[in-house]
Amino acid sequence: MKLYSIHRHFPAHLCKVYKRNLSITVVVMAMTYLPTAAQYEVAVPQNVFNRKKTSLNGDWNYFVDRYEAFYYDFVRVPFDSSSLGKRDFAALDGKAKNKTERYEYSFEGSEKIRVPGDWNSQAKELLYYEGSIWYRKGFDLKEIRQNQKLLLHFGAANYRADVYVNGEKAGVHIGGFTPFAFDISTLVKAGENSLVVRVDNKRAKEAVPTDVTDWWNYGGITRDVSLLEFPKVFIQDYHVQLNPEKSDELYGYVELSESYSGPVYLRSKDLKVTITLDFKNQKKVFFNKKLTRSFIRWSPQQPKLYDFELSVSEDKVSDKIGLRTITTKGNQLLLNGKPLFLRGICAHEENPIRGGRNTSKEDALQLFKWAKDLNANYMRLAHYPHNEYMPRIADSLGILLWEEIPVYWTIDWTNDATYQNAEKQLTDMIARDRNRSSVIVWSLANETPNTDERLVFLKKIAAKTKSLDSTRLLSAALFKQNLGNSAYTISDPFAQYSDIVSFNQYLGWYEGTPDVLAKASFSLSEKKPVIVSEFGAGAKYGFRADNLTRWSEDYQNYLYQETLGFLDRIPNLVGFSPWILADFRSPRRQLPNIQDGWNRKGLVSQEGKYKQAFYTLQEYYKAKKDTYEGH
Ligand code: GCB
Repeated sequence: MKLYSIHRHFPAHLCKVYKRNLSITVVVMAMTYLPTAAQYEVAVPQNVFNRKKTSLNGDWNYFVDRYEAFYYDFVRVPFDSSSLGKRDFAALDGKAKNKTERYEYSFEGSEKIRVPGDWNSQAKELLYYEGSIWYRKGFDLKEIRQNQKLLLHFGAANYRADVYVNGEKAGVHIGGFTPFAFDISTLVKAGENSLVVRVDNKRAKEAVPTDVTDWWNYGGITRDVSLLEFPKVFIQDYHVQLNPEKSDELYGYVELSESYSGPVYLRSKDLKVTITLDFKNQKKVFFNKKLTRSFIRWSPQQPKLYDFELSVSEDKVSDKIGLRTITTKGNQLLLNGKPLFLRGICAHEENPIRGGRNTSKEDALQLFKWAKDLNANYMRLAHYPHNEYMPRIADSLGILLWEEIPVYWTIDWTNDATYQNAEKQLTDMIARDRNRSSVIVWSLANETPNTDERLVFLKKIAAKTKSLDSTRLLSAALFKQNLGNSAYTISDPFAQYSDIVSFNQYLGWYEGTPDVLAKASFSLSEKKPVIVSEFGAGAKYGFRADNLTRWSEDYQNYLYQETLGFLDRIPNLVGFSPWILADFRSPRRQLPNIQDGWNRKGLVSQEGKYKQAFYTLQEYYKAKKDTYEGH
């Protein structure tokens, strides 16, 4: 009877269930509550980008769940963990059926929000909101065909998404920057269907990234949402690249959704190649094929993409893939066997002019336009996997990319769940972009402290990376060490495990003023190529003073001039990526009238204007371009 009395805290539709199952209720209140497993989550198929799909983008209903009252019950037990199961209020997407029924939420009549999009830039009161928001979208299905697989695909949602279809839990996804999918074939019906998603972007110490970062934690369904239909046997995954060891050989694999017997074709009319893979009750078959005709190798000067088509019984998918090798030899970085210099720039996935997460092709094109203007041939996509427009467009424009996972600063190194989370993000990033020729580096960490626990973590994730993709190079942005007398090196043991030794350095900004750079030198005992993955200084656009006045464009410009001199003296240097292309939002930056919540190290201002240092780097890169590529 005592328990019964607490039922008044539940909405009417749940009370009915509880009254009917009094004995069950007693058990529920006494047990330990474990989250229900994601039952419908499936591997994301390769190349969703080019698949026929129904977009669920657009305006979605939403409400803000500040107290998480629709996810947890009043004793903070998640509703979906109760053995009564799947009873998250909002997930039920219901409404009062008569005048006496009590509901304390409604999607009907609620505000609308754009998907894809972060919520912070869409409503004034959400600018710095971190917490839970419930989204709802209805979709119609004309018919449910037998043997047809219906997948619900999200490009990304930051940070945790709980997904419900017609009131049933499809699953949970953790990690803000990678795609995920659910097989919802058995959850849908002909006619109108309800899709409800709770997104929670609260930061946490054990999360990846952890709770301390230097960028704003945009929340929401930030990338495209779509429905995809597949036959029973379909092309789940494939890898088509040049063999780095035999550069006239195409190699990779094709993986199907299930075991199959029969032929699977990989054709490129363009390249005049047909590969027939004979599956014998197999899911995955590897191939290699020597290319006997001459072909154009993908490069920034000539970013040729070949058309490929893969087909199996009722399924086919096409892709555009560039053919190139990226290797190292001693101190050198080689693209198609030739020395390469990376004229780079770092970028966040953010549109400074709009002040929000990038969501579209136009947003991506904006970043590339600035990078191209800079005479760059390379971008470091910091500090998490960016949306898929980036590698797709980079492939066609001939921009090389460094991609990374948000293993940033401090991570809960000894927490196994944290490791698994990071490894999952890495696996999903590689799975999505494994056929993009623009991507040459997988980076595993940024400025992580040199401790034993961290080395264990990074070594493990490095081995995983190599096992997933041997056609690209591995790196991490490390710290430099001071040997005295302005001489620097890398003594981080992780350098041993990277193909390219990369480090961030802020001489002249966090360490002294730019005049310290004239005496600085760098050497590395290992025979490996070196990338300076960051350097920079903050400057408020339009603030002109002198070379030693902080926050002025002049200081930033002077720091660039002095740093370029220092970089020219690094023997193994194969490129660099200054921090950063454009100003970006960061709550760590609170200097009034200068920062106002923005990191001002951009070469492009919040308004999209070029600062003085932009022109300095542009000129430097022009000269490098002429040296390496000819006039
Ligand atoms: C760094 C970090 C980057 C910061 C930058 C800064 O080393 O990698 O995320 O934003 O410095 O501006 O301090």
